Amino acid sequence: MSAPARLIVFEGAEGVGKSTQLARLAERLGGPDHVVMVREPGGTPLGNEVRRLVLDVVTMDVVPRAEALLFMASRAQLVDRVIKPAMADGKWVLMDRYFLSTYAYQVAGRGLSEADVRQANGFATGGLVPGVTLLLSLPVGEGLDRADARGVRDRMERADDAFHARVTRAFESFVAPEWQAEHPECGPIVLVDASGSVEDVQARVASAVEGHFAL
Ligand code: T5A
Repeated sequence: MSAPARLIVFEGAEGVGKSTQLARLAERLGGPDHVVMVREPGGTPLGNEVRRLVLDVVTMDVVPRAEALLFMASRAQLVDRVIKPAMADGKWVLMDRYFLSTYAYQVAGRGLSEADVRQANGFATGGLVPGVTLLLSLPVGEGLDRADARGVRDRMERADDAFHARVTRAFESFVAPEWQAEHPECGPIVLVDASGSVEDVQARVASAVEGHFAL
């Protein structure tokens, strides 16, 4: 069997600690000479423009299909211009969100058809499957409370509580073995308890990564 792709994705609801843990894992894997860190949306000039439109412009009317396609446009650019070249160079790629977020926010949150989103997403990713996805999990609303303590809400964070509850529950459902078997495009998804101190979570992340890669 071939080794898993050195592409590690951090996923989860708002403010669960993805960026904090991604930065710590990057150090553990050898720092900038060995690791490329990217976030979605963003990571390219086009992606940064998409990020501004879908997150920073809080009053803009964006219909769910347009929203999904904007996230996927940023993704297609990131895959081709940054992720694939970095992997071809033998680097680790650590991603702060990938398409599981579209499945949670635009399918479960906004109510788009899973079949339509999956098909469009396959076009956006060109079939690039993560080596592992670490799904950081906190009870509904706790991550948003952490993010709120840091600053004003962006356009997505301003969605109502029911939306955020649907997103959190959707992420949790993705861990079920049956769901994963039906969605091979996602690669393995591992639940990581994101409660406790940054160091507690870091230890859980390290053990999940060691379960998938020979470090
Ligand atoms: N989106 C994205 C979609 O709708 N569809 C898609 O397809 C994609 C790709 C992205 C938004 O776009 C949506 C989802 C999002 O709404 P973003 O700004 O990138 O927006 O939002 P997040 O990914 O949620 O980033 P955040 O920075 O808000 O959350 P993180 O990265 O999970 O959390 P982090 O590490 O920044 O920590 C948040 C706060 O908690 C503290 C940190 O210091 C920080 O202040 N913290 C802890 N506090 C206590 N204990 C711990 N263990 C802590 N760990 C971190």
